[in-house]
Amino acid sequence: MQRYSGFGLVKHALRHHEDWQRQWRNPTPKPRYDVIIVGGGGHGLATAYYLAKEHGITNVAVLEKGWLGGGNTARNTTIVRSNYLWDESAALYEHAMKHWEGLSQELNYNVMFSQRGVLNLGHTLQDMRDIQRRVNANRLNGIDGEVLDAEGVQSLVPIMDCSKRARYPVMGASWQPRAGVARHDAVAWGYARAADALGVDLLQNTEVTGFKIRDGQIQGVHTNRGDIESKTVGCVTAGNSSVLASMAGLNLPLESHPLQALVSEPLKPVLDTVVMSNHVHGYISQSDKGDLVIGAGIDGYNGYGQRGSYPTVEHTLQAIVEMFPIFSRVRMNRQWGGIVDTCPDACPILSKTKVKGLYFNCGWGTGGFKATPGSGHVFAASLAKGEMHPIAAPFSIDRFHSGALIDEHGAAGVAH
Ligand code: FAD
Ligand code: PYC
Repeated sequence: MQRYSGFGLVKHALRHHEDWQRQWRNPTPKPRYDVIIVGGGGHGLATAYYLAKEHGITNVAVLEKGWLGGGNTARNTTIVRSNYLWDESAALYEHAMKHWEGLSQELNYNVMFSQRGVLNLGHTLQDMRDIQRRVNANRLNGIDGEVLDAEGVQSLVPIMDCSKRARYPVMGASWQPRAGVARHDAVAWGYARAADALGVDLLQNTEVTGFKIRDGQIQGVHTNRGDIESKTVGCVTAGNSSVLASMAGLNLPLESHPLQALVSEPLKPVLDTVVMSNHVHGYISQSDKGDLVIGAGIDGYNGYGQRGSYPTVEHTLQAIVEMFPIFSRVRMNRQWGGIVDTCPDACPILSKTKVKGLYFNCGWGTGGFKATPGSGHVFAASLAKGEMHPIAAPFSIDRFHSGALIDEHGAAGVAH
Protein backbone atom coordinates (compact mmCIF):
# COMPACT_ATOMS: atom_id res chain seq x y z
CA MET A 1 0.00 0.00 0.00
CA GLN A 2 1.36 3.46 -0.86
CA ARG A 3 1.70 5.72 2.17
CA TYR A 4 1.60 9.51 2.05
CA SER A 5 3.47 11.79 4.43
CA GLY A 6 1.86 15.03 5.66
CA PHE A 7 3.78 16.80 2.88
CA GLY A 8 2.42 14.30 0.33
CA LEU A 9 -1.14 15.02 1.44
CA VAL A 10 -0.65 18.79 1.04
CA LYS A 11 0.93 18.26 -2.39
CA HIS A 12 -2.07 16.21 -3.54
CA ALA A 13 -4.54 18.74 -2.10
CA LEU A 14 -2.86 21.51 -4.14
CA ARG A 15 -3.12 19.35 -7.26
CA HIS A 16 -6.91 19.26 -6.86
CA HIS A 17 -6.79 15.58 -5.92
CA GLU A 18 -5.29 14.52 -9.23
CA ASP A 19 -2.69 11.80 -9.79
CA TRP A 20 -3.58 9.72 -6.74
CA GLN A 21 -2.51 6.12 -7.09
CA ARG A 22 -5.49 4.03 -8.23
CA GLN A 23 -6.68 1.38 -5.78
CA TRP A 24 -7.81 -0.79 -8.69
CA ARG A 25 -7.51 -0.79 -12.49
CA ASN A 26 -10.14 0.53 -14.87
CA PRO A 27 -10.04 -2.28 -17.44
CA THR A 28 -11.80 -2.62 -20.79
CA PRO A 29 -14.31 -5.49 -20.74
CA LYS A 30 -13.02 -8.72 -22.28
CA PRO A 31 -15.34 -10.64 -24.65
CA ARG A 32 -15.58 -13.57 -22.23
CA TYR A 33 -14.86 -14.53 -18.62
CA ASP A 34 -14.91 -17.79 -16.65
CA VAL A 35 -17.27 -16.17 -14.14
CA ILE A 36 -19.32 -12.97 -14.24
CA ILE A 37 -20.57 -11.43 -11.01
CA VAL A 38 -23.39 -8.91 -11.48
CA GLY A 39 -23.34 -6.29 -8.71
CA GLY A 40 -20.33 -4.55 -7.20
CA GLY A 41 -21.52 -4.33 -3.61
CA GLY A 42 -19.75 -6.01 -0.70
CA HIS A 43 -21.22 -9.45 -1.43
CA GLY A 44 -20.33 -9.39 -5.14
CA LEU A 45 -16.82 -8.11 -4.51
CA ALA A 46 -16.24 -10.63 -1.74
CA THR A 47 -17.43 -13.42 -4.05
CA ALA A 48 -14.97 -12.32 -6.74
CA TYR A 49 -12.13 -12.09 -4.22
CA TYR A 50 -12.68 -15.60 -2.82
CA LEU A 51 -13.08 -17.05 -6.34
CA ALA A 52 -9.61 -15.77 -7.15
CA LYS A 53 -7.99 -16.29 -3.76
CA GLU A 54 -9.37 -19.68 -2.73
CA HIS A 55 -10.30 -21.32 -6.03
CA GLY A 56 -7.67 -19.91 -8.41
CA ILE A 57 -10.39 -18.58 -10.75
CA THR A 58 -9.04 -15.18 -11.74
CA ASN A 59 -10.68 -14.67 -15.17
CA VAL A 60 -13.60 -13.01 -13.39
CA ALA A 61 -15.49 -9.76 -14.01
CA VAL A 62 -17.63 -7.81 -11.56
CA LEU A 63 -20.19 -5.76 -13.51
CA GLU A 64 -21.53 -2.77 -11.58
CA LYS A 65 -24.07 -0.38 -13.06
CA GLY A 66 -22.94 2.51 -10.84
CA TRP A 67 -19.89 2.68 -8.64
CA LEU A 68 -18.44 -0.01 -6.37
CA GLY A 69 -20.19 -0.09 -3.00
CA GLY A 70 -22.75 2.55 -4.07
CA GLY A 71 -25.75 0.32 -3.27
CA ASN A 72 -26.78 -0.93 0.15
CA THR A 73 -23.20 -1.68 1.10
CA ALA A 74 -22.49 2.00 1.76
CA ARG A 75 -26.05 2.85 2.86
CA ASN A 76 -26.32 0.52 5.83
CA THR A 77 -25.83 1.14 9.52
CA THR A 78 -22.98 -1.40 9.76
CA ILE A 79 -24.26 -3.67 12.53
CA VAL A 80 -22.53 -7.06 12.59
CA ARG A 81 -23.84 -9.90 14.79
CA SER A 82 -24.53 -13.62 14.49
CA ASN A 83 -27.28 -14.21 17.08
CA TYR A 84 -29.81 -15.89 14.76
CA LEU A 85 -32.28 -18.49 16.00
CA TRP A 86 -32.11 -21.46 13.65
CA ASP A 87 -29.08 -23.69 13.10
CA GLU A 88 -28.92 -22.90 9.36
CA SER A 89 -28.76 -19.13 9.79
CA ALA A 90 -26.61 -19.29 12.91
CA ALA A 91 -24.08 -21.30 10.84
CA LEU A 92 -24.17 -18.73 8.01
CA TYR A 93 -23.83 -15.59 10.14
CA GLU A 94 -21.28 -17.14 12.50
CA HIS A 95 -19.23 -18.19 9.46
CA ALA A 96 -19.27 -14.51 8.50
CA MET A 97 -18.40 -13.42 12.05
CA LYS A 98 -15.28 -15.60 12.06
CA HIS A 99 -14.21 -13.95 8.78
CA TRP A 100 -14.90 -10.47 10.22
CA GLU A 101 -12.55 -11.23 13.10
CA GLY A 102 -9.59 -11.51 10.70
CA LEU A 103 -10.78 -9.41 7.77
CA SER A 104 -8.54 -6.35 8.11
CA GLN A 105 -5.50 -8.65 8.16
CA GLU A 106 -6.84 -10.83 5.32
CA LEU A 107 -7.34 -7.81 3.05
CA ASN A 108 -4.51 -5.67 4.46
CA TYR A 109 -7.17 -2.95 4.66
CA ASN A 110 -8.57 -1.51 7.86
CA VAL A 111 -12.29 -2.26 7.82
CA MET A 112 -12.54 -0.83 11.36
CA PHE A 113 -14.34 -3.87 12.76
CA SER A 114 -15.17 -2.89 16.32
CA GLN A 115 -16.54 -5.61 18.61
CA ARG A 116 -18.38 -3.27 20.94
CA GLY A 117 -21.32 -5.63 21.52
CA VAL A 118 -24.96 -5.47 20.44
CA LEU A 119 -28.01 -5.32 22.71
CA ASN A 120 -31.41 -6.46 21.39
CA LEU A 121 -33.91 -5.02 23.88
CA GLY A 122 -37.01 -6.72 25.23
CA HIS A 123 -39.98 -4.59 26.27
CA THR A 124 -42.63 -7.26 26.96
CA LEU A 125 -42.78 -10.67 28.59
CA GLN A 126 -43.10 -12.26 25.16
CA ASP A 127 -39.99 -10.38 23.97
CA MET A 128 -38.09 -11.76 26.97
CA ARG A 129 -39.26 -15.33 26.30
CA ASP A 130 -38.12 -15.00 22.67
CA ILE A 131 -34.78 -13.57 23.80
CA GLN A 132 -34.24 -16.42 26.28
CA ARG A 133 -35.02 -18.98 23.58
CA ARG A 134 -32.71 -17.36 21.06
CA VAL A 135 -29.78 -16.99 23.47
CA ASN A 136 -30.15 -20.65 24.47
CA ALA A 137 -30.16 -21.65 20.79
CA ASN A 138 -27.11 -19.46 20.14
CA ARG A 139 -25.17 -21.07 22.97
CA LEU A 140 -26.00 -24.55 21.70
CA ASN A 141 -24.43 -23.40 18.42
CA GLY A 142 -21.32 -22.11 20.19
CA ILE A 143 -22.30 -18.46 19.64
CA ASP A 144 -21.71 -16.05 22.51
CA GLY A 145 -24.80 -14.54 24.14
CA GLU A 146 -26.29 -13.56 27.46
CA VAL A 147 -29.72 -12.63 28.72
CA LEU A 148 -29.60 -9.39 30.71
CA ASP A 149 -32.28 -7.96 33.00
CA ALA A 150 -33.07 -4.24 33.08
CA GLU A 151 -30.31 -3.58 35.62
CA GLY A 152 -27.77 -5.38 33.47
CA VAL A 153 -28.80 -3.23 30.49
CA GLN A 154 -28.62 -0.07 32.58
CA SER A 155 -25.11 -0.83 33.76
CA LEU A 156 -23.96 -1.29 30.13
CA VAL A 157 -25.78 1.82 28.88
CA PRO A 158 -26.06 4.32 31.73
CA ILE A 159 -27.55 7.03 29.48
CA MET A 160 -30.63 4.94 28.56
CA ASP A 161 -33.86 5.41 30.51
CA CYS A 162 -34.40 1.91 31.93
CA SER A 163 -36.89 3.08 34.54
CA LYS A 164 -40.44 1.76 34.80
CA ARG A 165 -41.86 5.18 33.93
CA ALA A 166 -40.47 5.03 30.37
CA ARG A 167 -43.03 4.82 27.57
CA TYR A 168 -41.45 1.55 26.41
CA PRO A 169 -40.04 0.13 29.66
CA VAL A 170 -36.97 -2.05 29.12
CA MET A 171 -37.40 -5.48 30.69
CA GLY A 172 -34.03 -6.81 29.56
CA ALA A 173 -32.05 -7.69 26.45
CA SER A 174 -29.97 -10.22 24.64
CA TRP A 175 -26.31 -9.23 24.62
CA GLN A 176 -23.75 -10.49 22.12
CA PRO A 177 -20.33 -9.19 23.18
CA ARG A 178 -18.52 -10.27 19.96
CA ALA A 179 -20.97 -8.34 17.80
CA GLY A 180 -20.32 -4.74 16.74
CA VAL A 181 -19.88 -2.46 13.76
CA ALA A 182 -17.48 -2.04 10.81
CA ARG A 183 -16.79 0.69 8.29
CA HIS A 184 -19.04 -0.27 5.37
CA ASP A 185 -17.36 1.41 2.40
CA ALA A 186 -13.94 0.20 3.56
CA VAL A 187 -15.28 -3.34 3.25
CA ALA A 188 -16.14 -2.73 -0.41
CA TRP A 189 -12.84 -0.97 -1.10
CA GLY A 190 -10.79 -3.63 0.71
CA TYR A 191 -12.36 -6.48 -1.24
CA ALA A 192 -12.16 -4.48 -4.49
CA ARG A 193 -8.45 -3.73 -4.14
CA ALA A 194 -7.61 -7.29 -3.14
CA ALA A 195 -9.70 -8.82 -5.97
CA ASP A 196 -8.17 -6.46 -8.53
CA ALA A 197 -4.67 -7.38 -7.34
CA LEU A 198 -5.51 -11.04 -8.06
CA GLY A 199 -6.56 -10.18 -11.64
CA VAL A 200 -10.34 -9.69 -11.31
CA ASP A 201 -11.74 -7.04 -13.70
CA LEU A 202 -13.91 -4.52 -11.85
CA LEU A 203 -16.16 -2.88 -14.48
CA GLN A 204 -18.02 0.15 -13.18
CA ASN A 205 -20.78 1.95 -15.11
CA THR A 206 -21.55 -1.41 -16.69
CA GLU A 207 -25.22 -2.28 -16.42
CA VAL A 208 -26.57 -5.74 -17.18
CA THR A 209 -29.65 -5.28 -19.36
CA GLY A 210 -30.42 -8.92 -20.20
CA PHE A 211 -29.16 -12.50 -20.23
CA LYS A 212 -28.11 -14.73 -23.12
CA ILE A 213 -29.63 -18.15 -22.48
CA ARG A 214 -29.51 -21.08 -24.90
CA ASP A 215 -31.01 -24.56 -24.26
CA GLY A 216 -31.47 -23.75 -20.59
CA GLN A 217 -27.79 -22.80 -20.12
CA ILE A 218 -26.53 -19.27 -19.43
CA GLN A 219 -24.21 -18.05 -22.20
CA GLY A 220 -23.51 -14.52 -21.01
CA VAL A 221 -25.02 -11.09 -20.42
CA HIS A 222 -26.10 -8.07 -22.44
CA THR A 223 -24.75 -4.81 -21.04
CA ASN A 224 -24.76 -1.12 -21.94
CA ARG A 225 -21.13 -1.72 -23.05
CA GLY A 226 -21.88 -4.71 -25.28
CA ASP A 227 -22.34 -8.44 -24.77
CA ILE A 228 -20.01 -10.43 -22.52
CA GLU A 229 -19.91 -14.24 -22.53
CA SER A 230 -19.69 -16.57 -19.57
CA LYS A 231 -21.11 -19.98 -18.67
CA THR A 232 -21.27 -19.01 -14.98
CA VAL A 233 -23.08 -15.87 -13.84
CA GLY A 234 -23.78 -14.92 -10.21
CA CYS A 235 -26.33 -12.14 -9.57
CA VAL A 236 -25.66 -10.25 -6.37
CA THR A 237 -27.86 -7.22 -6.93
CA ALA A 238 -29.60 -6.49 -3.62
CA GLY A 239 -32.66 -4.29 -4.12
CA ASN A 240 -32.80 -5.07 -7.84
CA SER A 241 -32.78 -8.86 -7.74
CA SER A 242 -36.39 -9.27 -8.94
CA VAL A 243 -35.58 -7.02 -11.90
CA LEU A 244 -32.57 -9.17 -12.84
CA ALA A 245 -34.53 -12.39 -12.26
CA SER A 246 -37.34 -11.27 -14.54
CA MET A 247 -34.77 -10.66 -17.31
CA ALA A 248 -34.02 -14.40 -17.08
CA GLY A 249 -37.71 -15.39 -16.94
CA LEU A 250 -37.51 -16.17 -13.21
CA ASN A 251 -39.89 -15.11 -10.48
CA LEU A 252 -38.30 -14.73 -7.02
CA PRO A 253 -40.40 -14.47 -3.82
CA LEU A 254 -39.03 -11.02 -2.99
CA GLU A 255 -40.54 -7.67 -2.05
CA SER A 256 -38.48 -4.50 -2.51
CA HIS A 257 -38.87 -1.88 0.24
CA PRO A 258 -37.07 1.31 1.22
CA LEU A 259 -35.11 1.14 4.47
CA GLN A 260 -33.97 4.42 5.96
CA ALA A 261 -31.21 5.62 8.25
CA LEU A 262 -30.05 8.95 9.66
CA VAL A 263 -26.98 10.41 11.30
CA SER A 264 -26.80 13.27 13.78
CA GLU A 265 -24.29 16.02 14.24
CA PRO A 266 -21.12 14.63 15.89
CA LEU A 267 -21.06 14.38 19.69
CA LYS A 268 -18.39 13.48 22.22
CA PRO A 269 -18.33 9.71 22.92
CA VAL A 270 -21.41 8.80 24.99
CA LEU A 271 -22.52 5.42 23.66
CA ASP A 272 -19.99 2.60 23.34
CA THR A 273 -22.26 -0.24 22.26
CA VAL A 274 -25.12 -0.85 19.81
CA VAL A 275 -28.72 -0.72 21.05
CA MET A 276 -31.50 -2.23 18.95
CA SER A 277 -35.20 -2.47 19.67
CA ASN A 278 -37.30 -4.35 17.17
CA HIS A 279 -40.35 -3.64 19.29
CA VAL A 280 -40.18 0.16 18.97
CA HIS A 281 -38.61 0.15 15.46
CA GLY A 282 -35.43 1.97 16.30
CA TYR A 283 -31.76 1.26 16.85
CA ILE A 284 -28.73 3.41 17.57
CA SER A 285 -24.95 3.40 17.82
CA GLN A 286 -22.28 6.09 17.81
CA SER A 287 -19.71 6.17 15.04
CA ASP A 288 -16.01 6.76 15.61
CA LYS A 289 -16.59 10.28 14.22
CA GLY A 290 -19.15 10.90 16.96
CA ASP A 291 -22.37 10.88 14.88
CA LEU A 292 -25.31 8.99 16.25
CA VAL A 293 -26.21 6.38 13.63
CA ILE A 294 -29.95 5.71 13.80
CA GLY A 295 -32.17 3.37 11.84
CA ALA A 296 -35.76 2.32 11.51
CA GLY A 297 -37.98 -0.51 10.34
CA ILE A 298 -38.73 -0.73 6.62
CA ASP A 299 -41.16 1.66 4.94
CA GLY A 300 -44.20 -0.54 4.38
CA TYR A 301 -44.78 0.15 0.68
CA ASN A 302 -42.88 -1.34 -2.27
CA GLY A 303 -40.65 0.89 -4.38
CA TYR A 304 -37.25 1.52 -5.91
CA GLY A 305 -36.68 5.10 -4.73
CA GLN A 306 -33.60 5.26 -2.50
CA ARG A 307 -35.27 7.48 0.07
CA GLY A 308 -38.18 6.98 2.46
CA SER A 309 -41.19 8.63 4.02
CA TYR A 310 -41.19 11.15 6.86
CA PRO A 311 -43.58 9.28 9.22
CA THR A 312 -41.04 6.44 9.57
CA VAL A 313 -38.32 8.89 10.58
CA GLU A 314 -40.67 10.65 13.01
CA HIS A 315 -41.77 7.37 14.62
CA THR A 316 -38.18 6.16 15.01
CA LEU A 317 -36.90 9.39 16.49
CA GLN A 318 -39.80 9.45 18.97
CA ALA A 319 -38.78 5.97 20.12
CA ILE A 320 -35.08 6.89 20.34
CA VAL A 321 -35.80 10.02 22.36
CA GLU A 322 -38.09 8.09 24.72
CA MET A 323 -35.29 5.61 25.35
CA PHE A 324 -32.55 8.26 25.39
CA PRO A 325 -34.00 11.55 26.69
CA ILE A 326 -30.40 12.85 26.72
CA PHE A 327 -30.56 13.02 22.89
CA SER A 328 -33.74 15.11 22.71
CA ARG A 329 -31.95 18.24 21.47
CA VAL A 330 -29.44 16.59 19.15
CA ARG A 331 -29.85 17.71 15.53
CA MET A 332 -29.99 15.27 12.66
CA ASN A 333 -27.54 15.94 9.84
CA ARG A 334 -28.44 13.52 7.05
CA GLN A 335 -31.09 10.97 6.12
CA TRP A 336 -31.05 8.44 3.28
CA GLY A 337 -32.61 5.18 2.15
CA GLY A 338 -31.62 1.97 0.41
CA ILE A 339 -33.78 -0.64 -1.27
CA VAL A 340 -33.88 -3.97 0.51
CA ASP A 341 -35.23 -7.21 -0.99
CA THR A 342 -37.15 -9.04 1.71
CA CYS A 343 -38.03 -12.76 1.63
CA PRO A 344 -41.15 -14.26 3.25
CA ASP A 345 -39.04 -16.01 5.94
CA ALA A 346 -36.60 -13.10 6.51
CA CYS A 347 -33.72 -15.24 5.21
CA PRO A 348 -31.60 -14.81 2.09
CA ILE A 349 -31.60 -16.79 -1.16
CA LEU A 350 -28.29 -18.39 -2.14
CA SER A 351 -29.22 -20.63 -4.99
CA LYS A 352 -28.89 -22.24 -8.36
CA THR A 353 -31.78 -21.52 -10.72
CA LYS A 354 -33.52 -23.48 -13.43
CA VAL A 355 -31.10 -21.81 -15.87
CA LYS A 356 -27.89 -23.84 -15.72
CA GLY A 357 -24.94 -21.71 -14.65
CA LEU A 358 -27.11 -18.81 -13.41
CA TYR A 359 -27.04 -18.29 -9.63
CA PHE A 360 -28.64 -15.74 -7.29
CA ASN A 361 -27.40 -14.36 -3.99
CA CYS A 362 -30.11 -11.99 -2.72
CA GLY A 363 -33.02 -11.45 -0.33
CA TRP A 364 -30.81 -10.37 2.56
CA GLY A 365 -33.46 -7.83 3.46
CA THR A 366 -32.46 -5.49 6.24
CA GLY A 367 -29.54 -7.59 7.45
CA GLY A 368 -27.00 -8.59 4.81
CA PHE A 369 -24.08 -6.34 5.68
CA LYS A 370 -23.08 -8.55 8.59
CA ALA A 371 -23.02 -11.54 6.27
CA THR A 372 -20.75 -9.98 3.62
CA PRO A 373 -17.54 -12.02 4.08
CA GLY A 374 -19.35 -15.29 4.85
CA SER A 375 -21.77 -14.87 1.97
CA GLY A 376 -18.96 -14.11 -0.48
CA HIS A 377 -16.95 -17.05 0.82
CA VAL A 378 -19.70 -19.69 0.45
CA PHE A 379 -21.09 -18.22 -2.79
CA ALA A 380 -17.63 -18.32 -4.39
CA ALA A 381 -17.23 -21.97 -3.39
CA SER A 382 -20.66 -22.73 -4.87
CA LEU A 383 -19.86 -21.05 -8.21
CA ALA A 384 -16.43 -22.66 -8.36
CA LYS A 385 -17.71 -26.20 -7.73
CA GLY A 386 -21.11 -25.95 -9.42
CA GLU A 387 -22.69 -27.25 -6.17
CA MET A 388 -24.01 -25.12 -3.35
CA HIS A 389 -21.67 -24.97 -0.35
CA PRO A 390 -23.16 -26.90 2.63
CA ILE A 391 -23.68 -23.64 4.59
CA ALA A 392 -25.48 -22.08 1.59
CA ALA A 393 -27.54 -25.14 0.60
CA PRO A 394 -30.46 -24.60 3.05
CA PHE A 395 -31.02 -21.14 1.49
CA SER A 396 -31.99 -22.53 -1.92
CA ILE A 397 -35.05 -21.19 -3.79
CA ASP A 398 -36.40 -24.75 -3.45
CA ARG A 399 -37.42 -24.04 0.14
CA PHE A 400 -40.36 -22.00 -1.15
CA HIS A 401 -41.63 -25.17 -2.87
CA SER A 402 -40.69 -27.71 -0.20
CA GLY A 403 -41.90 -25.55 2.70
CA ALA A 404 -38.55 -25.85 4.54
CA LEU A 405 -38.59 -22.15 5.44
CA ILE A 406 -36.19 -20.74 8.04
CA ASP A 407 -38.22 -18.12 9.89
CA GLU A 408 -35.85 -15.48 11.23
CA HIS A 409 -38.31 -12.59 11.67
CA GLY A 410 -37.53 -12.58 15.40
CA ALA A 411 -33.76 -12.39 14.92
CA ALA A 412 -33.83 -10.01 11.97
CA GLY A 413 -33.53 -7.14 14.43
CA VAL A 414 -35.40 -4.69 12.20
CA ALA A 415 -39.15 -4.80 11.65
CA HIS A 416 -40.28 -6.09 8.27
P1 FAD B 1 -25.43 -3.84 -2.69
O1 FAD B 1 -24.37 -3.20 -1.91
O2 FAD B 1 -26.74 -3.12 -2.81
O3 FAD B 1 -24.84 -4.16 -4.12
C1 FAD B 1 -25.65 -4.54 -5.21
C2 FAD B 1 -25.12 -3.80 -6.42
O4 FAD B 1 -25.77 -4.30 -7.58
C3 FAD B 1 -25.40 -2.30 -6.37
O5 FAD B 1 -24.16 -1.60 -6.29
C4 FAD B 1 -26.16 -2.03 -7.65
O6 FAD B 1 -25.81 -0.81 -8.26
C5 FAD B 1 -25.77 -3.23 -8.51
N1 FAD B 1 -26.74 -3.54 -9.57
C6 FAD B 1 -28.09 -3.59 -9.49
N2 FAD B 1 -28.62 -3.87 -10.69
C7 FAD B 1 -27.58 -4.01 -11.56
C8 FAD B 1 -27.48 -4.29 -12.96
N3 FAD B 1 -28.57 -4.50 -13.71
N4 FAD B 1 -26.24 -4.35 -13.51
C9 FAD B 1 -25.12 -4.14 -12.77
N5 FAD B 1 -25.17 -3.85 -11.44
C10 FAD B 1 -26.37 -3.80 -10.85
N6 FAD B 1 -27.35 -5.05 7.21
C11 FAD B 1 -26.71 -5.40 8.36
O7 FAD B 1 -26.24 -6.53 8.47
N7 FAD B 1 -26.53 -4.51 9.37
C12 FAD B 1 -27.05 -3.26 9.34
O8 FAD B 1 -26.86 -2.46 10.27
C13 FAD B 1 -27.79 -2.88 8.18
N8 FAD B 1 -28.36 -1.66 8.10
C14 FAD B 1 -28.99 -1.27 6.97
C15 FAD B 1 -29.48 0.03 6.92
C16 FAD B 1 -30.03 0.51 5.74
C17 FAD B 1 -30.55 1.92 5.70
C18 FAD B 1 -30.08 -0.33 4.60
C19 FAD B 1 -30.66 0.18 3.30
C20 FAD B 1 -29.63 -1.65 4.65
C21 FAD B 1 -29.08 -2.12 5.84
N9 FAD B 1 -28.56 -3.42 5.97
C22 FAD B 1 -27.91 -3.81 7.10
C23 FAD B 1 -28.68 -4.37 4.83
C24 FAD B 1 -27.40 -4.40 4.01
O9 FAD B 1 -27.03 -3.09 3.66
C25 FAD B 1 -27.55 -5.23 2.73
O10 FAD B 1 -28.18 -6.47 3.02
C26 FAD B 1 -26.19 -5.51 2.12
O11 FAD B 1 -25.40 -4.36 2.09
C27 FAD B 1 -26.37 -6.05 0.71
O12 FAD B 1 -25.10 -6.08 0.09
P2 FAD B 1 -24.96 -6.44 -1.43
O13 FAD B 1 -23.52 -6.43 -1.76
O14 FAD B 1 -25.73 -7.70 -1.68
O15 FAD B 1 -25.80 -5.30 -2.15
O1 PYC C 1 -29.52 -6.84 10.80
O2 PYC C 1 -28.62 -6.15 12.66
C1 PYC C 1 -29.24 -5.96 11.62
C2 PYC C 1 -29.63 -4.60 11.27
C3 PYC C 1 -29.48 -3.52 12.03
C4 PYC C 1 -29.98 -2.48 11.33
C5 PYC C 1 -30.42 -2.91 10.13
N1 PYC C 1 -30.18 -4.24 10.11
